[in-house]
Amino acid sequence: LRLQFLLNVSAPQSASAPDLAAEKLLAATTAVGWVRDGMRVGLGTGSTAAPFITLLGQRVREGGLRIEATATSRASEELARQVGIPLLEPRRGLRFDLTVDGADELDAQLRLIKGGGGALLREKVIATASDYLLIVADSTKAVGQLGRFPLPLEVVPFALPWVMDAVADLGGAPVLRMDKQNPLEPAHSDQGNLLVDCHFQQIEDPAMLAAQLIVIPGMVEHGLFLGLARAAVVAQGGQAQVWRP
Ligand code: ABF
Repeated sequence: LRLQFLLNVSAPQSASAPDLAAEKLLAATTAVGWVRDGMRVGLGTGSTAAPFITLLGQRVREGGLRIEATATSRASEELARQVGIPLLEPRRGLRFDLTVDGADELDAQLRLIKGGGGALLREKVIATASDYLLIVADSTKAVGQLGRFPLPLEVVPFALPWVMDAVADLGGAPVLRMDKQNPLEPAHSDQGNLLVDCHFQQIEDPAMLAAQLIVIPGMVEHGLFLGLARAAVVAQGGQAQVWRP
C-alpha cells in the first residue's frame, strides 16, 4: 500500500479497461532490473519514467546501487534529486550505458513518437548519447502504424508561423500547444521554445518525414525517434514483454 501511495498507483477504473497505472509500474519495475552497479543512466520523462526513477532511487538508497544519472527534463531531475540519485551535468564525452524513457507510440520496429510530455529535445539528446535506449510503455502505446498520436515538434518562437506553414505543406495539421496551468498562454519547453502538435493521422514513411521536418528553419527537433530504441518493455495486463526491433 505504501508503495502504491509513493508511486501514485490507483485502482483500476473498471473491470474491462486496462489498468494503465499498474502497467506503467510493471514496465518501470522490469526496467529497474536492467540497471547494473556502476552504470551511467539516462532518466526519461513522463508517467512511466517517473516510477522507474522512484524505484531506482530506492535501490540507490536501500540497496547500495552505485549509479550516476542525467535527466531528460527539469521534472525528472527534481524527482531524481528527491529520491537520492546522484546527478551528472552535461559535459563533453559523457555517455550513458542505459537510458530508460517512455513513448507516446511505438511500432514493431521500435520506431517511436515521443514528446507528449514536452521533453523531446532533451530526450533525443540523451537517447543519442546512450549506448542502449530502453523504452517503457503501457499497452496503449503499441501501434501498427505511427501517426494517430499528434507528432510533437519543438520550435523557435520567432519561426512559429513559417514552421506551421511548412508542416502543413507536408500534410500535417499543426496545433500550438497551450499551457495546462494557464490555457490562454502557449506551453514552453524546458529550453523556452514553443511546442506544436502536428496531426498526420498516419505516417506512411517515418524516415522521409523525419528528413523533411528537420531541415525546416526554426524547427529545433521533432518527436520521431528512429533507429534509437534497442528494446522496449511493453506491459499488458500482468505481463511485461520485451520487444526488440
Ligand atoms: C516521455 O514520456 C515522452 O516522450 C512521452 O510523451 C511520454 C510517454 O508517456 P507516459 O507518460 O505514458 O510514459 O518519454
